[in-house]
Amino acid sequence: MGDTIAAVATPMARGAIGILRLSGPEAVRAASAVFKSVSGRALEEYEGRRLVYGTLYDREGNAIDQVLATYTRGPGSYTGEDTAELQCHGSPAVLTLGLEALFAQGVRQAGPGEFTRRAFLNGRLDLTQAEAVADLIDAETASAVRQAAGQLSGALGRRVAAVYDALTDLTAHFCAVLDYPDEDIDPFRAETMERALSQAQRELSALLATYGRGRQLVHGVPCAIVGRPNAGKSSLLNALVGYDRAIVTDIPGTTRDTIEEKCRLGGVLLRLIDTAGLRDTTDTVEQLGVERSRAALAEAELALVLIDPQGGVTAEDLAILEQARAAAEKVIVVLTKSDLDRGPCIGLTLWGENCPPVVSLSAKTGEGLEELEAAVAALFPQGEENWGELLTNARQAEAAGRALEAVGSALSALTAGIPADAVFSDVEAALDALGALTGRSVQEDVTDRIFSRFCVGK
Ligand SMILES: Nc1nc2c(ncn2[C@@H]2O[C@H](COP(=O)(O)OP(=O)(O)OP(=O)(O)O)[C@@H](O)[C@H]2O)c(=O)[nH]1
Ligand SMILES: [Mg+2]
Repeated sequence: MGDTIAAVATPMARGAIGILRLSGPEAVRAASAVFKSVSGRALEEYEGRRLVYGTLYDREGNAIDQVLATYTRGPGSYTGEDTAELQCHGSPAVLTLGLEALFAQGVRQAGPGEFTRRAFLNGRLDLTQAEAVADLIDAETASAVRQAAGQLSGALGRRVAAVYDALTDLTAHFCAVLDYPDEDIDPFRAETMERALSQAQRELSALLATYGRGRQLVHGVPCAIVGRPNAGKSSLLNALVGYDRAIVTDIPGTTRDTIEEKCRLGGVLLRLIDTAGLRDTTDTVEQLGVERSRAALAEAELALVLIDPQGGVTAEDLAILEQARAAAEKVIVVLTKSDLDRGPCIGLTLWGENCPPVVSLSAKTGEGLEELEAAVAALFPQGEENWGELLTNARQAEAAGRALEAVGSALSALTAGIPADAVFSDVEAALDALGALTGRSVQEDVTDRIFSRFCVGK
């Protein structure tokens, strides 16, 4: 840190507005050097946080745009340092020339996520909030936006901090009793410790239990489309994503490799995985495809089991349905090609009340797609969530899991009558894990990994 960075903060494409962003000790001076306000006063002479209208110059001093400039002094800025912004017209050429003019002022190009990284290092955001910035930018559904916005406001950090603070209090009390035996401090009791640890254990278990839902919100529900060859799987994928993503032919065994595409259905973000039709085959390539279909099914949370009921539901269809129910948490049976004449779906009646939801649709005409949407929405109810308090990525879940484990071993050590100072090494491990979650005690390589996910300019 210490030097001044600049980047184009908006997409490098034609648009109404394009923003050049700076942060660091020289940010205001460098921005002032490439900009002249209409009144002729330098940007620095204006009050901070004001928008000043004027002209932007390239490194040779040619006027290249009419822009709005503003600056904010640290530590009350996004990064905690002095920052400045030049709001130009959204022309990649203007932005490039403007950036070069800034470089000529001794400012350097920012790396991916470097602004937010500085915000984190300067204590303006904790690590969960920094992650929420990236999640918010990547959000693909209204729920994902709400979750990321809640996390950005610090909801997850506060939930973790409550446990962290309780464990810190416990440690502080223990150390005080130990270090100042002559002072009038409440004696340290094993019951107090047990109560505090049990409470922490309950809270951490509840937190860890949010991971499944949080992951779904942010990354989407893995949803395998399975069925016999020619059932209409690829046609359904294409109908759901809205374009001809997968090859469709009337030759059974068309799809060989799995094809993954995201789509929003019933308010749920699905990671659709079109698969090779499931059948016994001697074709080596198709066999490999079928293996991949089974692997996709094993990882799926939702399976759409497609059955083409023309000529009746077969034993193979029912066998696939069985496999899907064994592998995936949730299943929807989709009877395809409803635009064609077809007989009654006799086989399915065998399932009786045990049968998963059944939807009939045509990928060709689009008839019945709303029914599928409703079935998905019913399986993933969008209840009231504690937006922002859910664990959404593996890093957070790993840290919470480590904290829970350490609290668990502290508790069992306590019950086994092991001396309190030994119990506290477990409490320390729990504090360390919680610190890693919010970034209080995080290692540099972990931070590097987190911020490398960001775009330049953020
Ligand atoms: N009439 C009609 N035909 C359909 C419909 N959906 C699929 N088909 C036809 O059924 C055939 C197979 O469709 P695909 O989508 O390739 O089936 P698949 O399940 O992906 O087949 P494999 O990849 O071979 O396993 C094609 O000829 C499609 O045009 C539908 O809703 N109505
Ligand atoms: Mg296919």
